[in-house]
Amino acid sequence: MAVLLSTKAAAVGDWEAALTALDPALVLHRHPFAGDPSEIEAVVMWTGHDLADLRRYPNLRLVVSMGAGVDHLLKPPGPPPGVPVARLVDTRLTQAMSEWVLLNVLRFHRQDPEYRAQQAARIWHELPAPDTARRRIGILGLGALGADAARKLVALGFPVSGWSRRPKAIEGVATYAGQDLAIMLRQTDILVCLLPLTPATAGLINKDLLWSLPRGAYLLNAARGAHMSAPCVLRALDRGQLAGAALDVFDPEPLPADSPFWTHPKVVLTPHAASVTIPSSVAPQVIENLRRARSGESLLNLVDPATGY
Ligand code: NDP
Ligand code: OXD
Repeated sequence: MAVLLSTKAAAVGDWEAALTALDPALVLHRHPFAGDPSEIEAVVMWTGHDLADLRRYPNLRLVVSMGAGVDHLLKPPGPPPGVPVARLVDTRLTQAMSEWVLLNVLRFHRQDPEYRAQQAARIWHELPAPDTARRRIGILGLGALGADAARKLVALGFPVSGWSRRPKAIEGVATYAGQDLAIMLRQTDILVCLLPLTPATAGLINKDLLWSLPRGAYLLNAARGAHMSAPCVLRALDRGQLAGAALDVFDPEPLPADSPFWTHPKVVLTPHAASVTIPSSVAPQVIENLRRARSGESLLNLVDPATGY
């Protein structure tokens, strides 16, 4: 039996090395696979894989996302019925995302765009000192990534609140669930989106949400581009409702060359690089899930198709 790897050509070698370092007997194939489809028992995949292809493998018992997100795997037609999907939860993935969040919270909190503009114009002028204790951070999504970012922001002294689907308790964080989002938004100076993309969260960052924030708030989105309405974000930036945005994700990706986000003076962007999976770090959970799938045990980081994450 074999595992099919499906990702960018530049990354597939690292996946092969990481998995065979742990299990030298593991048989790996690269997508597209021209051999006997009945050989494939698991597919470990990233975006760009035609989901109809998964139906070619009669002995498929596991599909693993190469990232934390699984929206690429659950969109129609989805995985074959009855085949479980696992995602990645990994300390290095989480750490890297928190770094991206802290970088951009501090960028806006410490008035870095304003100071860079002053430097370019050779202006020696001290702006009003930022007050960490008064800069309220609101995090959409308190899962593996959101909860870690929240804890690190609390450690820096920011007032932090967060929103999840179900009620949650995180020390030092004011938590909101479900319909209470509006309360959190009114008290958020920097909004950070770390939600999974699901039917319930797609398009959440729209006109209503953006104009519920205090005027001059900032937006950080490292979740998925389809969480936000690009025209609404651009309008909020142009009208001063948003003072700035740090964006790592877009819909579509790559961001088209004529997108206004590229040159918007209030936008800093990165090319979906906030947190990139390190195959050697996640290989143990993939190997363990393969073992569990073979023995019929419950999987690590199993995705619930009903909620979409
Ligand atoms: P988790 O599944 O661990 O956490 C998801 C969080 O979102 C949970 O707190 C969940 O609530 C909450 N949530 C889900 N649906 C809703 C809803 N309808 N209303 C309110 N809250 C909701 O995911 P991760 O933290 O691991 O990852 C989050 C996302 O980050 C990924 O899905 C991916 O899209 C993105 N990502 C981006 C990367 C990048 O480089 N840009 C890298 C890695 C991930 P509850 O706790 O109640 O379940
Ligand atoms: C992920 C991502 O979901 O890289 O892990 O976006």
